[in-house]
Amino acid sequence: MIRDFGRQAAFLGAVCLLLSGCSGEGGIGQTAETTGQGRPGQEEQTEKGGLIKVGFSQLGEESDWRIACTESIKSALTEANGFDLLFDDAQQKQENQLKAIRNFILQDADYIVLSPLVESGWDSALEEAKKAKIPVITSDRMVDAPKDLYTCFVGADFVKEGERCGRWLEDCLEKQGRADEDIRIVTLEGTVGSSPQLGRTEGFANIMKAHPNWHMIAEENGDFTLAKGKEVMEQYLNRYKNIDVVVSQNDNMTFGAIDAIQEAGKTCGPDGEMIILSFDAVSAAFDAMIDGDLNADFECNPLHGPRVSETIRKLENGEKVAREQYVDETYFDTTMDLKQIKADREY
Ligand code: GYE
Repeated sequence: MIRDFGRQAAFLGAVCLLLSGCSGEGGIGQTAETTGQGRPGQEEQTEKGGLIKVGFSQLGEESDWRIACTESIKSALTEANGFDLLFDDAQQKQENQLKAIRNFILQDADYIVLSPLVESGWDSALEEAKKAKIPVITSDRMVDAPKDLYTCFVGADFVKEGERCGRWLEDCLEKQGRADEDIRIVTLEGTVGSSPQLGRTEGFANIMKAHPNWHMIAEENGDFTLAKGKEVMEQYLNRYKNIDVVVSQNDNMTFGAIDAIQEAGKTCGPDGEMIILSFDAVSAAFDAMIDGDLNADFECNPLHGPRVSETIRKLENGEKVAREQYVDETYFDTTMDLKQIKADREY
């Protein structure tokens, strides 16, 4: 129970504001529930006039998706909404994230929100947070750590995204009358060991199993950035004569790959030589589909701010939250009214 009425009232008001301003986009699929680790001193005044102090360790700013995600968290966890947000950008380095977690503990954060670069290597920092009785919410990507070291996960089901991509390709090849042809596929992988890289790879591989004529000829790391995506695609184009399909695990690598393909005098997209498939569905990817350079995009929703603040509200009230909260997602392709869909989207 919270005894600090002022703080609770301010927080509840803020959550009402948040909820009324929330479009309701992306329903959440839920799993088993947890009430977190609880935290002492909940009744004590925090330094900033009863605000809830949240340390958010963001992994970097490598992509349009990431920038939209940071913006969503920052605009949900504002002072007006009852939060004192400590923000740290780790610039793609796990060691910076580990330092940030320890700093949040030193600064007596009430909650830690972690968007982890990769899944492994978090146990000792999470144990320290547990000892300090600070609940940890992992957001966007997952950690591979014992369940008692974090409270819950809020993010996407990356295996489903990968399967959705594989099924789309099945359907496309069927429609093109190429279902039985040998199909040569290259993948531009995201940061190796990160949840979206692992999940999207696994999901696509699940669909590939049913197609012995699909051949994965290369899977290399483009680190989710435009520059690396372009570099890896250039190497693929030099190395392989015939590429039928490019699976690019995020939009920014896709933009780099499209540049590389066009600079090599080749074409991609629905009327091009190569089918190109992407993940995220950020605004600029709609332009690439509208321009005819990209075949389809498998959505990943970055607007975690309202979901994270709602989760904290529930934990503050001692309510149960689902251990794993997955956002509903879809896909887009060039058969759709993309201009209209893009106009209605927030990122
Ligand atoms: O797909 C990519 C970003 O973790 C889901 O990270 C996120 C991924 C997203 O850099 O664009």
